[in-house]
Amino acid sequence: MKTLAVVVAAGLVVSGTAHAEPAPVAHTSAKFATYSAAAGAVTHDPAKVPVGARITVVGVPTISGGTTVMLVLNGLLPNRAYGAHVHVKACGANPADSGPHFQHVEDPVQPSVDPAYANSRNEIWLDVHTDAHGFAQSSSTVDWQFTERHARSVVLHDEHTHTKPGEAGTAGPRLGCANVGF
Ligand SMILES: [Cu+2]
Repeated sequence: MKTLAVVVAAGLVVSGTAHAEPAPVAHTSAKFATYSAAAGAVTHDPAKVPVGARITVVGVPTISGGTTVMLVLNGLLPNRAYGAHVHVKACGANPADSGPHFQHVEDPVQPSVDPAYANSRNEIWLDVHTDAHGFAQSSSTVDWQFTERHARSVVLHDEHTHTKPGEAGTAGPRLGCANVGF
């Protein structure tokens, strides 16, 4: 957790230099559990996202009008790739309940698999690769902020995110979901 503290501190320094100091847009830390209405984070596949694994997400506005989101994961499978994105809706019992990826500029065609919209500048992608201890972290900075529309979750997927036309933004089955209020 030492690394997270440094990353969070760096984010707060950035936001703290603004004239009107904005609050962090998001901060969630939860352990994955089987679905319940009260669960902060839900595993849809306990063999790949074990019950008790921890997810921490911090989102901060940047002084230049962007947003930085940081993801830290503990207790996942070792040496494994996971896709991860910010999704529109809250977690539910059904993996599809978290809805599509949040897009700053919404693709008029849904589901969105067009790289012009489904990309890491218009969406928040947080793909990770765990270390030998099942720890991973990532971060993403985009040049926009959450204003009228908001996002409600971070979803872990079975694969790293694809980028080719027709499959852009897809990353295999949804393995887990954490409720994060952006
Ligand atoms: Cu996703």
